[in-house]
Amino acid sequence: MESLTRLSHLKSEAAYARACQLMPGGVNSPARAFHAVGGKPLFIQQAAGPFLFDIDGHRYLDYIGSWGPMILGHAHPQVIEAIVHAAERGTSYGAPTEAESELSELVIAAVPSIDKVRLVSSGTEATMSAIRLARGATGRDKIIKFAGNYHGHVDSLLVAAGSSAANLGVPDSPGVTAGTSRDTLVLEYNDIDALSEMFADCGHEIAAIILEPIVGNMGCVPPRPGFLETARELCNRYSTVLIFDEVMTGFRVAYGGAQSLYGVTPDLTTLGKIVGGGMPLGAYGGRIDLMDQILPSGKVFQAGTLSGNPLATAAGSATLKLLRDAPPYAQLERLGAKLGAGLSHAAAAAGVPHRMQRVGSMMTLFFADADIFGWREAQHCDRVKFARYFWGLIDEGVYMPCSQFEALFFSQTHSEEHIDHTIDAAHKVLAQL
Ligand code: KE4
Repeated sequence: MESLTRLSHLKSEAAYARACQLMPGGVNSPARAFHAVGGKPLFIQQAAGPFLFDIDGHRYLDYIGSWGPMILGHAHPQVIEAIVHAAERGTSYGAPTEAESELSELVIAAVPSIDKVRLVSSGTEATMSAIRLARGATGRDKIIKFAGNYHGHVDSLLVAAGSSAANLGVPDSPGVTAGTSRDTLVLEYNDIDALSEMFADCGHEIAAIILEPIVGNMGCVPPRPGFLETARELCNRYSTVLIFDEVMTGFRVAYGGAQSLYGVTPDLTTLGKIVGGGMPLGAYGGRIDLMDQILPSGKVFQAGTLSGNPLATAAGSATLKLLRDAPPYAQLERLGAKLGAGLSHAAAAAGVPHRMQRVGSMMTLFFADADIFGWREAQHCDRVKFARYFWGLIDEGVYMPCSQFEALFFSQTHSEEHIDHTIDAAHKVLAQL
């Protein structure tokens, strides 16, 4: 089998062999396993600013950013200092801290829909809890999600899921019972008519819609004009809870997330990734009348040993203060536009059918010959070409997301020169596809 890369990755290969004896697939999350691009995953030694360094001594410009959190760049000095300072006072108390209130105040001030918030330890916990709250508050069972949207590994949402579930052909995972998925209605993203028809059919049975307001988990797919507005209007009409899963878009596309960009306010919002500054932290929040139904103020159960952990809240608060006080979004938009245009031009120059879809510093080069509005189109992308593009860029010191069904992210530490290098590398690689 032809080698996928011309670089030597002997140490990573040895580390992978060892890891495969210890952990399923040698990884602790399938997105990292490289199954979508073939070959073996690269083991990372450290990261700094825009760079990843693997254990074979190779340096890469990082366009994964830990799948979104690292908008400030890796190892930001003020974030690291906040974590160290917190760790010196202990790592977990199992009792409330003012640090949780500080981060909660930052989140409530930033996100239009959030008047009260609960901190948890992952995006999955946030979406799982938001769904339970919506069902508890409405007394209804059915939920609507959209094909290609990924909301973490919640049983009821592992139906037609995106991200690594889509890659690994388990959009409906074994172990998710028919009883669990029976109440999950799956529609095509951006299909306004299908959404309206579903509500006309059973709107009064629907507890919640959960959606990615800008999809990252089938690649970057923005909402069509009217799609979010229609979801909002239908939820108003049928007293259904509208949940924006902003685990990826929160603090990424704007300080107030996608909801602040599009001017559509959900009833609940889920957060993760950036809100924890790269530490294990998620959050869900929204209308006070909903959030006060969460135990112990209400009856909907949710709990967590490490929820609001002192180190995670320190990293999250340091991150949000830096984003609030020196917003990088204009720079990210300028360099994002340059990168998106540059990658698209490189594909066109090579005669490679493609679509570039982007919002700010999250984007995807789809190997497709039609616009991608939903999973209906995304599933037909040329994954073989994508894999060769991925490995070709690895050889050029550029580490893209290891899947066609992911968005790339870059940070405020990526410079004009870094973007230029990436575009030049893409020209070279795409010309050889
Ligand atoms: P976590 O449980 O992985 O923190 O969050 C789940 C989640 C929820 N909602 C959205 C919109 C998400 O994108 C995610 C997680 N994203 C994936 C990458 N697309 C995480 C990478 C991984 O699974 O390793």
